[in-house]
Amino acid sequence: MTAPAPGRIAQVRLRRIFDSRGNPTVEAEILTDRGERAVAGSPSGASRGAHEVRPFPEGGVEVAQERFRERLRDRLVGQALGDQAGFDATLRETDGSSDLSTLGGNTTTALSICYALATARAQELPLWRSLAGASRDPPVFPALVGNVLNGGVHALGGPDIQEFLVLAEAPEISWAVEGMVAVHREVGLRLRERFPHAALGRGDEGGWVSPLGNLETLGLLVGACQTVQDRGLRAGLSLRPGLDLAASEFFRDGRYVYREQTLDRAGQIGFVEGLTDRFHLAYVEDPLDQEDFEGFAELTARLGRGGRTWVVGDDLYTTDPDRVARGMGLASTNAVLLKVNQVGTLTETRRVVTRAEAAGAWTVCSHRSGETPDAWLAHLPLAFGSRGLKTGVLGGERMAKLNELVRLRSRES
Ligand code: 2PG
Ligand code: MG
Repeated sequence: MTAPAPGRIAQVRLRRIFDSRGNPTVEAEILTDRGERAVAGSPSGASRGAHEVRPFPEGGVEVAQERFRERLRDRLVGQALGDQAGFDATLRETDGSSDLSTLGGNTTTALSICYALATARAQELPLWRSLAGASRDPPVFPALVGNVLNGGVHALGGPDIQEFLVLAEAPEISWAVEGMVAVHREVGLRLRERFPHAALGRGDEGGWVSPLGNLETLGLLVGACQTVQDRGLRAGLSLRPGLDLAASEFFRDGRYVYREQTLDRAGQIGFVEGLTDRFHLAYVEDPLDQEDFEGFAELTARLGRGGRTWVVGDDLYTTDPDRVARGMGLASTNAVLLKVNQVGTLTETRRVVTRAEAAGAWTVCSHRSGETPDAWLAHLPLAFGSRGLKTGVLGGERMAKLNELVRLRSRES
């Protein structure tokens, strides 16, 4: 996976830190025998897919730390850098369970990324280039997927749909960031006009939260995207609306239960198709329940008709190579979301990329709703040739990734 690098692990630690929601998570630190230091934190999701690995063992972060000290640390000290697959296999073997419930997927994620960073440091390469080898040269920068309005489990009192997104594409990555920020601001202005006396808040990912229903919220987003697009801020900047429905979160007893309506499976497929046609949605994530591979395939076939709407599987796949293989076989989606801590290692994430690519599907690297200020996520789309990077628009922990991407772009030019 990575080219051999000089050096070995001299010390490795796992510390308890806090994510953007204030929940405890873990951060790994590796010191190499040549004195390089690498640090990586692991994020946490709130709307987790049923097939994700366990983020922490029973008992939480402190149990994860205890097990790391007792079972793993000594096996890692002395390991050579530059063998990501071997390192990740040690993590998996030591854990011994299929869902990483012994060490926790956040523990293995932090260690896997930290090891990749230590290798990159030793090679004097940026992380993405160390991971990609020569295969992704010159790097292609991703489209950005930013969260403008929050709902579902990421927002108190918001709509049922979890994320109202903007898909930003531009010849320069910083223009895409500007475009997303402009849409976020425009939505803020419209909300203030509409609710001049209400206290408006933001959700876990920095998007606005309002008391509006699902359709009104989508209408607001679509109007704001259009207004900002029409301003012609930058040549070649495209700002199009999208949704992450996270539909499993409101799927009860075989039905999709919204505030305004309850739909069966056929109703839900028709509803999402109708929204996509009416609002020209460019991006639709998790429109159906996480077990409905066939329903996804039906919707993908229908949305494939006019242009290519990105139909993205997140909870559907949970970055699991076997689930992705199944979805690719059925053409359930044309894009796959990648979250390293859903599966626990970079090596398995890469396996997902290979399967998606072989089927002609795009990949999108994604943040979690509970984030750390780490910037490593920005390197993954370049390493994996991903078509998209999904982060929030605002908030220091989101901007850290966007600014890192801007930094990488300026170094490449
Ligand atoms: C999602 C994510 C990130 P969470 O559903 O795509 O936006 O949410 O991290 O809570 O799973
Ligand atoms: Mg999602």
